[in-house]
This record gives sequence, structure tokens and C-alpha cells, in this order.
Amino acid sequence: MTTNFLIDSYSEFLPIDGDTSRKSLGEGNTPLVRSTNIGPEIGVPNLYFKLETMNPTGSFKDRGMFLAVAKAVQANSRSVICASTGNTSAAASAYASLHGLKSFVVVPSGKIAMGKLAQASVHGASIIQIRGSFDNALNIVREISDQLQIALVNSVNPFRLEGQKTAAFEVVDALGKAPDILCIPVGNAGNISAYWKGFKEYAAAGRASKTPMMYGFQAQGAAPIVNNKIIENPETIATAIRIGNPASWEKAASARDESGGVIDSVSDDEILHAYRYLASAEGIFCEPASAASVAGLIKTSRLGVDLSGATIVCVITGHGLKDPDTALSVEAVQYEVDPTIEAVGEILSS
Ligand code: AN7
Repeated sequence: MTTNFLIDSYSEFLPIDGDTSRKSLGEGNTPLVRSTNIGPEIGVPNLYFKLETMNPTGSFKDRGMFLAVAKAVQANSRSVICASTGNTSAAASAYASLHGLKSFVVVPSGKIAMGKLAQASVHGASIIQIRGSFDNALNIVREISDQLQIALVNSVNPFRLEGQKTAAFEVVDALGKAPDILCIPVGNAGNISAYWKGFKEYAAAGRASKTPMMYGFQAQGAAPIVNNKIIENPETIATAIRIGNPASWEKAASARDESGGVIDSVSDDEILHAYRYLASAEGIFCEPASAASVAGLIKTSRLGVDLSGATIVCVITGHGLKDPDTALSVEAVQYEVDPTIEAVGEILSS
């Protein structure tokens, strides 16, 4: 029985001390599952999925948020604030509840998946919808958290990346080595930066003999790093990564360059194809943004790169239940009939 898996497992890598709260919702320790069908079908026999969907609020954000909120408590903050495309707000409000803090979340109006809004609502966050983008929201909370001394828990808060880097440790621990390539969606670019930090620290500590190449994927309509310019009006079905000016842009570019990796883009069609493919061929239900990692890998494999000898991990960042609207837009095999054995039987035998 562990009280706080991430602290119990990785304390020497985390900026904690005796006064840091160990309260936990059970974040981390997520499964690394081997691909049964997609890997062999696309020429990547050693493909794994890191199921961050299994975190307590259904996304990887919990890894950094447990620490960011614990540190806010340690600094005597009474409330936390964040801008969000949805998952950060779900995690921030849950951990604020755990610690008895107030939470304020600032989100782009009408652009948040329904499940994520439901999470912030049920945890009692004050939800402020702005008629603007995530990027506008982040600028606002950066200013206002300073003025009002509310703890900012976006990934510009260094404790977020410190917590999130533990996912890299878990990948190495599960494989017994670092993978050759890590595929990951990129939005505000915190997660790719955190993984890269984690892989480097683990290698430096002698826990891995090398670091992987980092392959980041943005949505085509929200690909500032790929295009090397700020996108004023980002658009994508993958609302979680609908971000035009990522806060960790420089760190992500360094992760790409230092690791010998790439940051590329995938279209909404490629994202939706990977989203359905994961659901139908693997039984994995993720949200559209998460499917960008697999869409990117498929795109890479189609370029003719020989990946047959590579150990590759795709990070599945958030759960599909968060976005029921996208799930229900997939053409379902549905019938409505009279409540009789005959009527149901007729469908089964047709
Ligand atoms: C499922 O919640 O930015 O590149 O405000 O929810 O670290 O931003 C979410 C991002 C990938 C991109 N997958 O990670 C937010 C937010 C999912 C996400 C990303 C997000 P970063």
C-alpha cells in the first residue's frame, strides 16, 4: 500500500521536502500496454501505448497537478487559477478540492469538451468562459495570478513539469530501457518538455543507457512550432491542443533538437482516423488530441522509414469519455425496435 506512488517511487527526482503534502488521488503508475494490432499492421512490431487515460481525472495532467497544488498549499495559497483547453481545469479543480482550496478556471467559450466542463463543475471550480482562445486565457491568468496572488497552476509553473516528468521514469521502468522513439501530442508543449527532462535525468542517474528521439505532433490548424510562427486563430477538432502560441515553445524545440527528433503536424482527418483505429483495433478509447501521437506515427511509417526494429511508445494523454460529442459523431451501428425477441432477433440474423 503506497500513500503517494510518485513520491514513494521517485522522491529523489522531485522538488519536495518534509513539509510538502503527500495527499494523492492515485495519480501515476499508469499501464504501458503493448499494441496488439496497430503496431504489426503499420510495420512497428514493438509498439506500446502509455495509458495516461488511467489517471484519476482521466489525463496526464494529474501527474503535475498533484505537485503544483501541494506546493501552492505549502506557500499558503488559498486558491489556484489556470487557463485551460479542458484537462488542466479538470485536474486543477480536483486537486484543489482534495486540499480544500478554491479554484478558478478560465477557458475558451464553447471550445471545451463536455466531460471536462462536467469535471470542473462537479469539483466546484468557478468557471470563467472567455470569448477568445486558450492563448488569450493564458495571458489573462498570468497577469491576474500575479496581481491577486493566486497560485498559477498552468505548466509555466515549474512544479507541473517536475511532476509530469515521472511518466518518462515509468516508461523506462516498464520497458527496462528507454524506447527508441516517443510519440506525443503537442499543445502548450509542456508534456513533451517534461518527458524530455525526465528521460535526460534518468539517463544521467544511470537508470537508462540512452534517451529516446522525441516525436511531437501538433494539429495542422494549430501548428505554431511546425510552422515557426504564432497562429492567431488555431482550429482543430482536437480541442485539447487548439493552441497557437505554446508557453513551452522553446523547451519543446530543444527537446526535438537535442533528441534528434521531429515536431510535425497531422490533419484532423488523420487524427480522427487514428482515434477510430485505436478504438476499433485496440479497444483504446482516447480523446482526439491523444490520437495525434498515433496519427503522427502512422504518417511517419508511411514516409517509408523502417521502424521494424524500433521500440516506440505513443503517449495516450486523455480519456475518450471526456469528449462524448466526438465519439457520438462516429457513425454508430444503431437500431430502435419494439421490445420483442422477434424484433431483436431479426436484426441479429439480417
Ligand atoms: C489530452 O488542459 O493544454 O503540450 O489546458 O489535454 O503539455 O499542452 C491540454 C493539453 C495533449 C497537450 N493531450 O499537452 C489544457 C491543455 C491532451 C491534452 C495535450 C493536452 P501539452
